[in-house]
Amino acid sequence: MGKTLTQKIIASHLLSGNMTPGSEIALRIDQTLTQDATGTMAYLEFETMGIPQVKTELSVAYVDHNTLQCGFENADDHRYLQTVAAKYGVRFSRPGNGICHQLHLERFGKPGKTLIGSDSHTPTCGGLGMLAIGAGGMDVAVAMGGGAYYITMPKIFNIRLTGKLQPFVTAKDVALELLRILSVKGGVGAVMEWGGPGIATLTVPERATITNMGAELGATTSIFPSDEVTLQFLKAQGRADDFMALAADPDAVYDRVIEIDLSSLRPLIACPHSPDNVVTVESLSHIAVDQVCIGSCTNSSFMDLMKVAAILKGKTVAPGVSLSVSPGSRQVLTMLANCGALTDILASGARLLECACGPCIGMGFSPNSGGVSLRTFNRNFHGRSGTKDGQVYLVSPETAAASALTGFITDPTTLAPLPAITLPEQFAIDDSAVLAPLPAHQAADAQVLRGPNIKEFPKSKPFADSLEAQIVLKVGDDITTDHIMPAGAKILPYRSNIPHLSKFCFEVCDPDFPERAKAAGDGIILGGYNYGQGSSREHAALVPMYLGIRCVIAKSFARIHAANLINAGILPLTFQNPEDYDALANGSHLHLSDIRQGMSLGCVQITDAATGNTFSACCELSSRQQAILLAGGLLNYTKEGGI
Ligand code: MIC
Ligand code: SF4
Repeated sequence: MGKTLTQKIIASHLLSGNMTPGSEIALRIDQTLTQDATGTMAYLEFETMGIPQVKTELSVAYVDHNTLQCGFENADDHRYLQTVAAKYGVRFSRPGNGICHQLHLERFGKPGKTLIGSDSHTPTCGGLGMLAIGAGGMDVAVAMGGGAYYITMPKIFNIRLTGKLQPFVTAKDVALELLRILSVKGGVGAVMEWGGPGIATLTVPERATITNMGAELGATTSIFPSDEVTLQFLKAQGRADDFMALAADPDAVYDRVIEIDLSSLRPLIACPHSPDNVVTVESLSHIAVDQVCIGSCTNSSFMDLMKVAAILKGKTVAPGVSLSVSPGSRQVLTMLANCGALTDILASGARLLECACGPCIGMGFSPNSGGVSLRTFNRNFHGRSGTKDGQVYLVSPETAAASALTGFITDPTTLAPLPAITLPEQFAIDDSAVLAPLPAHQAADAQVLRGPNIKEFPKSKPFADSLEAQIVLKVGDDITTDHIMPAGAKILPYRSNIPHLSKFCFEVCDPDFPERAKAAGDGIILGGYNYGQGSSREHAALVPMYLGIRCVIAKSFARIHAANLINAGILPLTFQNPEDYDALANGSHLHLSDIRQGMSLGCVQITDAATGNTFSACCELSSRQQAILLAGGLLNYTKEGGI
């Protein structure tokens, strides 16, 4: 039987396990990436492992999230990251150089290699045939130390493209169409492998927009074959030597095949507050717009912004609209400046922001009260923009630019045709903002500089055989990590200060949660379906752990968050009978008995102390995961010699 592309890369990196969907497998990791908001914690964890130099082929530390320096905290973190990277053999991309995923695609990603990154949009590099997966910081730290990365062997879906996109219909619309079909839970436990004759019409940056947004499906990752199009991109980046052709076998068998005819797609838009809330742009053309933001790791490539510049050229942004443009990298910005497109963007009245995540993570540019904000980003979760009642819609750069000019949501297919914009033959290459690490002989004595905001790592408790704990929060379906541990300009500077961060845990849902959880001692959270969707931030597990949470019982979990809970020593349990959720109330005490045996049998018995009712909750845990939980988390487990 032929193999899928994903199976080929997994087979060539398999350290242990069996490649049957649902089984735990261990992968050898070639490359890692971190960004600053998750990276400080990942390197603090790496340092506790006592390994002198990273053991990967390549590890890069990017700074792109926390670039505002409203106090010493972010500046100190940047300095910590720069010095820790230099000491341990990690390349350091300086603040302002660009967004980690855009930069990794441009300069480092390689077909056929494995990459894990402490950011959920790491699958962006799947656009050039790499198996690129988002992970918690602790998993990245272990991989930097040469350890395996453990995942559940995914199912493989084939997304088969035919036809060709019509003018002004874009890769973003393809990503939104798949979200419309599958929803934000539809990719959990699966890899989206893109194929079919239509893929030859998509450039690598367009493919990367699609694999980037696969994160919103909850997919393990997304991947395109590596072909002539990939070679053309790598050549233009001066990296033809990194090319290797890779494709699925013609008789590969998939768990599911989804056909999308590119020719039939229309411009699409995701409405507040979920990326799968998708309708046609045309159907919302009566809505007035207050703000338009163009950028983020989804849509900030050179070609994206060239199209934006062509739409804006010679025109002026509508008086009621505030337009921001953040190029994905210094390479993109330089090329826009060199060809004059930047002048067209600025002349339209756009505000130019730094090459960084910026508004995407609420790092400035929050919309006005109740404001309608059209963004070329990948997430529009409630409150993420920094304005609680902001109405954030997700669109393509073409729709964003067209709407900025009219002041209303505007279908870009109504615009006059644009001149052809194609991939440049040569990108502007300047790697001077990526600092090489110290040579090994100097590294041993190099000092790592830490600021006072870097606090001690919280200590988790090993599991005893039974647990008495109080339900301290009951939430519904699709709770995101932005609900659990919000980000934004005010909170992000405290990513290496768990005690301070804990004050904001679940702020959007229930501001009293931190105090209540602390007072309760051992606590339990109840969740609905897809608990913990969204980002890879392990803070969404470490902070609840710090507040005493021992167990989350939900109807289902998002992949990275479930892994982060286990790594933090929190037991993720799934209701065997989802109706049991309804009978449980905030404040009740639950008794979990025979936990050790329950973990190994895959089912824990729980009694509600108030009613005496008993129910079962499932946990599909590998023996390694059981050992991690019993040790009280991955760090304890690793210190005790676990691998
Ligand atoms: C996001 O887009 O939510 C983030 C911010 O990039 C996160 C990482 C983080 O919380 O630091 C992600 O996607 O993993
Ligand atoms: Fe940055 Fe936004 Fe991309 Fe996350 S999704 S890495 S915040 S640009």
